[in-house]
Amino acid sequence: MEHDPQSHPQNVDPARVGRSPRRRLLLVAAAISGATVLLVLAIVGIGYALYGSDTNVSQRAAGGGTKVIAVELTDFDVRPGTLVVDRGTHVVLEVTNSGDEDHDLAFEGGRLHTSTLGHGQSEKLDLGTVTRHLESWCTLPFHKTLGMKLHIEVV
Ligand SMILES: [Cu+2]
Repeated sequence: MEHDPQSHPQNVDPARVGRSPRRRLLLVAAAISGATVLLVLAIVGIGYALYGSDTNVSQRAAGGGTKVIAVELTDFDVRPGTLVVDRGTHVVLEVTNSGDEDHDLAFEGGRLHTSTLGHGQSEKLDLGTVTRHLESWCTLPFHKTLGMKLHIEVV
């Protein structure tokens, strides 16, 4: 009696299954997608190892009057990450790029925005009298996601 492998799959020799070209193709595809996932995880891991996670150093601008605050842009962080300001203090940010990549600092609303700063360049941003919380970040692609954010808090 002839066995039709379609109607009797239990008769298929398991050793032959792996040699089927279609199965092999699927295995190769699975191996490639697995390797891709590992590669992406490795790149993210290396990114964290090289650049660290967002440190979010906090600084205080207290006492009113005018305060010039040094803000450092690095690859890829903003220091301080949080600036706590006494309500009514006039704040001027002295923004310096100490990273190797280009960076900038832009505030919500787009009114306050440094130029794109190369390594070692700096620019002042006059925030005026600070009366409310403000968010700012680097607008270069993915830099905000990597932690380049400065949050201004009013107390
Ligand atoms: Cu940046």
